[in-house]
Amino acid sequence: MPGTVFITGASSGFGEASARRFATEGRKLVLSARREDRLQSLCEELSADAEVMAVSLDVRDRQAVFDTICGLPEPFADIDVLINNAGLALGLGSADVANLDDWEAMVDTNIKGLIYCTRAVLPLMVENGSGHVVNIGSVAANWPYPGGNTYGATKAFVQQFSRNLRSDLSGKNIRVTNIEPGMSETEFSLVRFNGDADRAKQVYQGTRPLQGEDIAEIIYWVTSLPAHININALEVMPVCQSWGPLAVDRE
Ligand code: NDP
Ligand code: 8X3
Repeated sequence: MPGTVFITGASSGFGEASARRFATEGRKLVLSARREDRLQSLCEELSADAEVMAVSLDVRDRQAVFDTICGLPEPFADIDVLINNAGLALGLGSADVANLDDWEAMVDTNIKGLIYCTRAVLPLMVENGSGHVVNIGSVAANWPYPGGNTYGATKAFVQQFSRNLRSDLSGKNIRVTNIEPGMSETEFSLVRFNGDADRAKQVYQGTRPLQGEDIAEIIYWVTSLPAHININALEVMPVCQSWGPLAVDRE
């Protein structure tokens, strides 16, 4: 009987879509995020197909992460898939004018939140002799772009942390995957542009971006492969996205 799938950032975007995808497989789910109202309604909807529980959790709160993960009630305590998805980009300003509070929020969420959740879950997985940590990185870890500064760097952390986890967990039968999506239509841009819906919409205008469901399908796929297969990293873009030339500043 497979254990629980614990999803951070399940109140929208990739996390919400992943909750739906795993629910169709009848997997036990713990859905976490800060917006409890959204989690509750998702929970009610999915409970027809799966055992689901919602927990209000800010991954930046180290103590709350440990209290939540280590204090899950019996039917949900046995986490075998952790989807470290909670994250955000704030702003697109150049490094010389960017808001330091935004930078700290990205570091606290995308880096510290992710390592707290991982550290809280790993002892259980090691004890069980199985488990899968799926981290949500980004193409921004691999390809610099103007205004990507701290956001891209947090995702570069996720990339190397994922590889280092593979090293540390060698021989322990625990899988680690870093999924690196490109442009995807979620609430990501709304958050990045501080609730400016018009600006967020422009990001996707005239394109065919990835959708939450696309990434959820990939997350489900990596976790459902035969147990001896580990997808280390998977970078995925919509067809409409690729690379531009290197910038040259001319006089
Ligand atoms: P959304 O904004 O739709 O979802 C982000 C989720 O993260 C929300 O559920 C939000 O929930 C949660 N979250 C944010 N901060 C915290 C926090 N402090 N504690 C707990 N949960 C938090 O965006 P996406 O679905 O696109 O983003 C999911 C992940 O994918 C992020 O890590 C993002 O960096 C990454 N990504 C996104 C891409 C894109 O183009 N969309 C591309 C590549 C990577 P709540 O606000 O309720 O807490
Ligand atoms: C989100 C993708 O290109 O906006 O991680 O940074 S991008």
